[in-house]
Amino acid sequence: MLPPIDALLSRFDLDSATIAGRPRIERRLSDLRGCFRDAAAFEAALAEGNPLVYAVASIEPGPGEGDLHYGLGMLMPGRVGDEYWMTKGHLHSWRPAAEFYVGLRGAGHMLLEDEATGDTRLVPLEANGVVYVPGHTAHRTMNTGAEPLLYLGIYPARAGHDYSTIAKKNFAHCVLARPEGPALVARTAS
Ligand code: PAN
Ligand code: ZN
Repeated sequence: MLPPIDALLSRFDLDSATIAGRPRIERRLSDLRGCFRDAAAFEAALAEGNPLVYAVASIEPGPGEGDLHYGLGMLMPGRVGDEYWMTKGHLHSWRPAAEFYVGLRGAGHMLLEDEATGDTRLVPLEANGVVYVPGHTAHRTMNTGAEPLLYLGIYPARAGHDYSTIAKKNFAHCVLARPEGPALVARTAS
């Protein structure tokens, strides 16, 4: 039997990044301690206030083995030192889980890092583009534009979020705002 239509259809408000009647988590600057390479710039920014950096409204239709979940993300533009505002980033707890990121509005980039090899890619995330995040890949999103970045992340219901691995060792690369655009730089070299 199929669920009622309300459970099959969701409608977004892209200006507020909300989905009517659905939970939304918010991450503020203070939630991102340890993510940026310039700790002094981070603490100085936080002393000025604790702005909303990103929000995610999620839809979790079911826990079944074949189910899919998705989240509508809104990442605001901003900088800490010469780094763009970013998400915490994570691996999926169930490592084989891949994910699609569908760009809806604004301009961003995704930092992808293979857990086993450290192989790294910087991939644009923008309207009319879809980024494929393979399994076993740490992923973080940065707003590299001047407007809010809106996107959808679609992933297996059983993916789960492992934040602790990134919290312990961070990504091996940073993405720096350079006059010519976002630049990928080894964290040790920066
Ligand atoms: C996304 C992310 C979202 C926020 O829905 O959860 O972009 O990033 P963090 O989870 O790293 O804070 C996703 O990748 N889900 O699996
Ligand atoms: Zn994910």
